[in-house]
Amino acid sequence: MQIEAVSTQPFEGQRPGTSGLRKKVTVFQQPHYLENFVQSVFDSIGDFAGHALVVGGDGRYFNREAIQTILKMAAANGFSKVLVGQGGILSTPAASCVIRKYGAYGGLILSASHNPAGPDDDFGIKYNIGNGGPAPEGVTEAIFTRTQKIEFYNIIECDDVDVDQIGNFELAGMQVAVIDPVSDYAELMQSLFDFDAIRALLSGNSLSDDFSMAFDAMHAVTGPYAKAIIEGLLGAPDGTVMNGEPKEDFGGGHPDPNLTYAHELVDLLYGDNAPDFGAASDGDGDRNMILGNHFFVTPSDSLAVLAANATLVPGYSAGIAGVARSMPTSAAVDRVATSMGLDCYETPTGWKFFGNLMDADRVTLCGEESFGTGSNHVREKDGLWAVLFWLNILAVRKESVEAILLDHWQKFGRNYYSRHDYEGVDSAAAANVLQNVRDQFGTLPGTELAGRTVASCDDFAYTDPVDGSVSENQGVRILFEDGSRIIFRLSGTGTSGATIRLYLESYEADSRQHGMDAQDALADMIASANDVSQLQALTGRDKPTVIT
Ligand code: G16
Repeated sequence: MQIEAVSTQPFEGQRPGTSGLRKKVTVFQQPHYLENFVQSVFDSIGDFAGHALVVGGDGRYFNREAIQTILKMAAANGFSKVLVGQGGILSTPAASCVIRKYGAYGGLILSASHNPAGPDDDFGIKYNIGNGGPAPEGVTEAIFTRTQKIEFYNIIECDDVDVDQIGNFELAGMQVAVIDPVSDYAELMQSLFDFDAIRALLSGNSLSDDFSMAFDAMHAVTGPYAKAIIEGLLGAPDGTVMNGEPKEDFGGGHPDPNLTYAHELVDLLYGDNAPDFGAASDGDGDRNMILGNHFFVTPSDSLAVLAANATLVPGYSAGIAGVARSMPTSAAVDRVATSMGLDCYETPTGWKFFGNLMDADRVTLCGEESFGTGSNHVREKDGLWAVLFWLNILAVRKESVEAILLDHWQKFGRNYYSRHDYEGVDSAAAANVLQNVRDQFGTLPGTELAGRTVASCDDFAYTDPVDGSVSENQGVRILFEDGSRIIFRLSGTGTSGATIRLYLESYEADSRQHGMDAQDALADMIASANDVSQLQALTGRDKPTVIT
């Protein structure tokens, strides 16, 4: 088997976004496109000779082809070993777990997260560093720079490796270890949570005689993990995991665990005889949605509840070091941190910004409004982990999800919160919306909007307290004197046109006012956000695509 240096030319637009390079499958299928990006990664990450690489993905269309290409390129570029999930499968948090557990140099994760999959839909790839987390901006920018200059890539000419069979194989002097994608992750979960208590809850011996739950894997990667852990190790009845069979096109669905796309689960939890607890995860298993019986827990509130109840859970019983949230995430967790005397960090959107804080032991729990929650057990957000955390809290507190939230708001007040997404809008129009708000930075402070006084406006910038790196232009903010916020941001994960995200937050201390629907509670903020930005007029849209 010979190493071939294939000559190539740069492709435009290979800059990683919020979470790696995400494009249409047809873009990735162009000759040399994937190879250019992979070689640019290998050229940018330092000296990995003699080290191991972890490779796996969410099983979407093109996963298998990409895995074979990466194996052959890893061998040609001098990795001593690749650990690959059986069938090319590793959920994003499981990949992070495996990188850390086996001391790999890094990993390549193949996923476009919750974006639909199939020949005409999306694919993605990202590089994670040795701590198991997404590469920081310095590395992703170096990769992008390399993609603009690349002239050749290295690959071995050989037959495909059988990744369906667990075991060790050799590829041109490199070892390929095909591993069980679930077992390392399941072991880690058992080290964090009280499986006996959760088992008792799920068998109806704890919260009530007939406690029941439903988990929607949305035909994506979490299916095998949830079946092994929830139905296997925790003994929930067969069928608790819905849509547990992973499919290359996610069954034609959109595996984004929110009220719009996880409608099958939502209908169940809001129907007659609803289960006590419902949860869903996304394409690659890092997002989660938590529901109670006729009750939705916002991701921002979920993070706050986990932080406030962390010491009830074995893995966190000694206390947590601090918490972090992305800037657009509501400040609910800030209030918990203040009352517990913990540091609370506000980072830009993107899990990669939490890595340094966790490595420096400044934070234990982090979360984002985009249905992501996680801890320092890995360096990715983790959908199933969040579900197990909630189940552990329910098993200990023996209260319903709704009762836990009402009690939480009673103690800390309620941060009414919503995100309105305008998906697939014209890119120039989207840029105009944000610029329109920026142009008013000088005049808005001191004026009244939505019955509140504007305190300040800015483009959010972040200085990493650990390495001093600065990230600018991370969202346009209108901040009010009472703590309310209106934020505009462009998504960094879409693959066609632009997506404007409008985030709205308003704090209510009075528990008599905690029972409102969030859209009603935020109605005046929503109207003001549209007035100020002219969002709907400039984009030609009369309503958001998705409201969460
Ligand atoms: C990714 C990132 C998250 C981010 C989310 C939304 O999640 O890892 O940190 O919050 O995208 O980003 P944006 O608002 O730029 O679209 P995932 O689950 O898609 O990998």
